[in-house]
Amino acid sequence: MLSSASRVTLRSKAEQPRPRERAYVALGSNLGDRAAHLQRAREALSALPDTELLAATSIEETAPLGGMEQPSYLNQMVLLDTALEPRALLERCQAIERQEGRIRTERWGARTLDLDIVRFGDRHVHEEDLIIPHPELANRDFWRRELAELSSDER
Ligand code: A4P
Ligand code: MG
Repeated sequence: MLSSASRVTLRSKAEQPRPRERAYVALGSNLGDRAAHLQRAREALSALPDTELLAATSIEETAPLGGMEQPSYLNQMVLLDTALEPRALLERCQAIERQEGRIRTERWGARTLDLDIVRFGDRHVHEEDLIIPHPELANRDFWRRELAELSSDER
């Protein structure tokens, strides 16, 4: 009969839980009840499998970027502790956007909910439909403020 310690050693690599990583997800809304879209997004993100929502920044109202005439945004960022892979997190984020009634029309156009993965641990991803860190990070002051707010929370 195996002791419990040997049973642990015999577990195959595939069965071992994936280490968790810290993902920073930006929330943005400029259509409908913007605060309610953000609230439901936070709830849906914290209900993802193998994921915990560790912290959320305050909500900031920002002027629209991208040169299109559209309403102002509410923006916020959350810090997740997750065992999901970046692509799985992207798919989950897109499903949450759809739940909030997002219809994709033009790029950078108005939306009920936009979820962007800003950072994911120290990973660098360069695929056609997934770039991490998010390429707009250098151009968005509010994202940099939110990252600073979350990293001061982490201390
Ligand atoms: N994609 C690639 N990398 C990522 C990533 N790290 N996180 C792909 C999320 N998605 C990523 O996104 C287009 C494609 O980007 C997706 O299919 C995904 O595979 P989208 O959400 O369909 O379209 P989008 O949001 O119009 O384009 P994009 O490039 O994501 O724009 P942004 O950066 O989201 O900008 N002004 C203010 N004040 N506040 C805002 O939040 N947001 C935007 C949208 C414009 N102006 C804004 C704000
Ligand atoms: Mg987006």
